[in-house]
Amino acid sequence: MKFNTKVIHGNQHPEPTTGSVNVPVFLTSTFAQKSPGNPIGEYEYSRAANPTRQALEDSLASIENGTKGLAFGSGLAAIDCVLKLLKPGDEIIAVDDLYGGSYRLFVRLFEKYNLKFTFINFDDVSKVEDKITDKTRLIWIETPTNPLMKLVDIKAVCDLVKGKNILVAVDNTFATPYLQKPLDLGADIVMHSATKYLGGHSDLVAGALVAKDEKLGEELHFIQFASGGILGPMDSYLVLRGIKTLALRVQRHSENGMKIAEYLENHPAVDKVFYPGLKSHPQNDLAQKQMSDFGGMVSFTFKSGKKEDAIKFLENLKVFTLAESLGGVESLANHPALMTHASIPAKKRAELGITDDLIRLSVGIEDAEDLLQDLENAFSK
Ligand code: P1T
Repeated sequence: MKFNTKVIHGNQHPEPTTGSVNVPVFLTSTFAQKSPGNPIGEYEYSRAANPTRQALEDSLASIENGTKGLAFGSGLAAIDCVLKLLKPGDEIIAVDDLYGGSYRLFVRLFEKYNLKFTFINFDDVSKVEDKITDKTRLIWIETPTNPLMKLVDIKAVCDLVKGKNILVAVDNTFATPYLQKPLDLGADIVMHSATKYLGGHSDLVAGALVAKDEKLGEELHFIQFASGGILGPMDSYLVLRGIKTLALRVQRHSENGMKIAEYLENHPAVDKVFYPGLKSHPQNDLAQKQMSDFGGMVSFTFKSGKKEDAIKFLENLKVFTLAESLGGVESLANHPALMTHASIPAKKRAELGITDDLIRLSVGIEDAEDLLQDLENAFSK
């Protein structure tokens, strides 16, 4: 199956007892048994597996070209599961520009358990090579990164660690499998905040993992089962429903994203625009190679460099909603330094370029003209 078919049919079957075309929402915690340890069907207890979550997990495996999908109560619960593959003393090399909550989970929780994180810019793979030690067990990639839209050459990183006992995990939240397929490029695990493009309607919080090989999939499933960070059946149904229109939505997000990036690049009040589809993006060549289009996330700064200008601009938007999160059908605007990335220390934010005049837009699927008009109004204010 090709991608547009997989989002609808990938690993999906009519429900066996009724023929229902859509998987029902199995609102049950437990399943009856004939005799102890001998359930009537294939399910026992919904933390281990639930048919609605199973249908979503099968879909996730299909769209990311993996063997096993797992659905969690949030994106961070999915990352938490990956980190529990490791043991004290193990080392992780992670991209330095990443979602503030991922950074907080790494530094404020898992460093306590003696995991060691090294954060670097992955613009050149030799920088990654320099940091690998005999204790390195995991490479954590986000591409494009949140919020500065830096790219990582997934294949080059995977080639670098081939044959070594090091896993490569890719947070594919911004790109989605419609634009980029990390497992095909050699990664071992794909992670999503399914809250975003997979769900697609800003009506739930969810996370996902997909493993390339079965053994790793089983290890992750054991951690999910033992730790319990699962997604409930209603939200599983909603993510599955969202995935059916993923291809259509991301196509429109990408069209609108490019129009808005080009508009911003030509606006006299704008300094830098961060969008991988622009020729001015320093990794535009890699974007062309690694992604099939460039998505709906666009960040920019002001020529004035003033925080007050960014705040005033955000307060004057009307079609874009000022809110955390991204990837829904509606356009959102965010001030990373004060909102999504406030958990990264100010000094580190400054070093990375997450300045106080940086704005991140999640461009939705509305009419581009209305979005452009909204931005123009806010600039003129
Ligand atoms: O919010 P949650 O579903 O737990 O996902 C965390 C997460 C992980 N990875 C990336 C790239 C993310 O963007 C997120 C969540 N991000 C936001 C809420 C945000 O506005 O950036």
